[in-house]
Amino acid sequence: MANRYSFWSLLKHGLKHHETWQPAWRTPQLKPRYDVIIIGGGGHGLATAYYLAKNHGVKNVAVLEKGYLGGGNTARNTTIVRSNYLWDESAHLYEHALKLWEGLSQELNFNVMFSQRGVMNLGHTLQDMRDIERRVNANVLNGIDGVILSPKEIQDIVPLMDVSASTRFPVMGASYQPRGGVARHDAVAWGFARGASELGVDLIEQCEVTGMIIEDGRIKGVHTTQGDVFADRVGCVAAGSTSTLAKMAGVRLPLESHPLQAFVSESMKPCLDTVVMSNAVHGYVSQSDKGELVIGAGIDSYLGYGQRGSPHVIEHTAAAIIELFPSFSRVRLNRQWGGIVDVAPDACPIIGKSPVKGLYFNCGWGTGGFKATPGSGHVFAHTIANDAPHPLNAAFALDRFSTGHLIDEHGAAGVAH
Ligand code: FAD
Ligand code: PYC
Repeated sequence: MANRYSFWSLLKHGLKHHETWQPAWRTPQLKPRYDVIIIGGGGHGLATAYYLAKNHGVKNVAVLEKGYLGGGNTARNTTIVRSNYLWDESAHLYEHALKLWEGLSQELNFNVMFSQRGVMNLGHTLQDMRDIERRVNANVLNGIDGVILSPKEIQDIVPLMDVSASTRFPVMGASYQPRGGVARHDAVAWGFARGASELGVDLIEQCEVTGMIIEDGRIKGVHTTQGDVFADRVGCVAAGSTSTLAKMAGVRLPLESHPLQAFVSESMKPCLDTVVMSNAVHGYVSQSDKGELVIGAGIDSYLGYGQRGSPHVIEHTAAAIIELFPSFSRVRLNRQWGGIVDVAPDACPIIGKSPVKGLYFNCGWGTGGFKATPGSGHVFAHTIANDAPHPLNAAFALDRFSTGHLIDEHGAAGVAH
């Protein structure tokens, strides 16, 4: 009965009574001046605006989004959340984000569907296993949950996986982070958008930033498709489009923009309740709440801004997943897409000041920024509000590329690049 009641109720409201629903956020006119402008209405930009208003009392803020909120990589990613990075700096940053994820639905009063179903990173060679042992040990020393699994233990958690010695790349073991998992990507953007809007932040969609207004080395505002708008502090949170925006400010960042693809299958009954990733065979898979297999690849190796990607990458990834899960060979694929990821040479983000006073960048998250969304917004808001980094993002400043203090996280990146 309960199901029938919710079906009719849903139908009734879907067909008719939704006219009275309140929009989740306001649609204000763009004002000529703000205290802070955030360029980019993805999860990170919206989280930054939310924490600026909530934690720092900076409420005269505009988020300028060239398309619709959360329509960039936030809408295109495969939502894996984990904090099992190798180096202390990144482990602390991602663990900060993971702790925020654990209370995010309550914080935003919006169900972001964070599901801690565990994330497994497979090893297929002796060197993979050495790297896994080193990373899990480092995680445990940092207070981050992690264990090393044998093939038998993997099989107990994921019975459908072929862990026999007869595969082309036999599974020798895995790292496993039980607190990792997945979340609902749209809900994260919508939850932060609603929270920021309620606190007074203006969310301006269909508003593309086309130029920067800079005087005497200091940011004064931006040109947009809706006119000029002024602010003494501007935060740029534009993922794959960051280099284009930096160029408008005369700044050259060490970033490359690559396509990253994913695809989903038809819906099926629950068969996989853990996230399985393999950097070595270039594929990862989870099952969504709708029952689709969500499958992703390594980056396409060429640079580009077309949000599509090349078919041979999908073919390679599908082959790897089918080898791990032979029974998936009969599953039909439903749709495929690509996003443009901003990759830094050490596979770590750049968060902090730029050579232009008052202009800050939060970028370089590459293939792995969704998991950082609340933590990224939290520390970036601190950086903008105080004109100084939060202790957790101090190591991620742009100057690491001149001082040489790189934080190489290629091994923990999760997908190959
Ligand atoms: P976005 O959501 O891209 O937001 C940036 C916004 O800036 C966009 O909405 C864009 O329209 C806007 N913008 C750009 N230029 C301008 C301009 N000139 N004016 C105004 N607005 C502008 N990460 C994980 O942690 N786990 C995963 O499983 C994962 N899977 C991925 C799978 C794929 C296929 C892809 C593509 C990425 C994946 N990522 C994953 C990476 C993750 O999606 C990103 O790191 C993260 O979403 C970046 O968030 P963002 O808010 O910075 O960027
Ligand atoms: O960073 O965990 C990750 C990830 C998974 C898929 C794409 N990125």
